[in-house]
Amino acid sequence: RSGNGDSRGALVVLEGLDRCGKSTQSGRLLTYLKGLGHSTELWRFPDRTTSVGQMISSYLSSQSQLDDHTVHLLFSANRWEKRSLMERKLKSGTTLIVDRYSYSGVAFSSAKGLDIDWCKAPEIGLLAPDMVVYLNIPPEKAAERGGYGDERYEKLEFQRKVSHSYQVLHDASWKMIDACQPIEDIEKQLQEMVSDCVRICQKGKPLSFLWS
Ligand code: FDM
Ligand code: MG
Repeated sequence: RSGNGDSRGALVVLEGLDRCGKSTQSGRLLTYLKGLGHSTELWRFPDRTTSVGQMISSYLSSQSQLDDHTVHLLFSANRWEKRSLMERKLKSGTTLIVDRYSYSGVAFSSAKGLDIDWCKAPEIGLLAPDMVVYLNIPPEKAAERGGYGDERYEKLEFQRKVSHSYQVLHDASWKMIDACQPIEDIEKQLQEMVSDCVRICQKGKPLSFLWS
């Protein structure tokens, strides 16, 4: 069901606050799609394995300080450095589940007070997701979940601002899931949404570009 040249993979993005369950759900979704015989990979941004990703990682763990604009552009560069591989994978029939993408870039940086259009500009021309799923959780509920780690953005006050930014940023095409539901219920809803999306992409839906 993959790699046969004329059916492409789907680009599925999961977004949400820290501790909303994105990583758990993307892992389960990977298992599900692979089980159906679809060639599927799980990606995440930031991709901390590249040299740009290491700069981001050291910033997030407060081992380095960077100007807000600078780190915004590093997050964007981290997506650009994976863009051609992403396109190749999709065109060869592999579905990509992506844990955070350009929307995190804009939501987190604009939560710091950066202009939203300035934040969106460096993302222009990246591949547009075929589906964005937002795992919706009140910031207070997320903070209760086994607590945050000690990374730079994992503070209730800041997550409230990020939540507001996501509300400004999202559009009618986003699939919203109530992330306070039991894990298995979320998993089921996600499976249905993504199955439809994968089918439509297989049938030849063209790739598109941000911001569309
Ligand atoms: N983050 C993530 C950004 O600020 N901009 C971005 O472009 C991306 C992809 O980095 F707080 C933030 C979101 C989060 C932090 O992400 C690290 P993970 O998913 O917790 O590794
Ligand atoms: Mg985190």
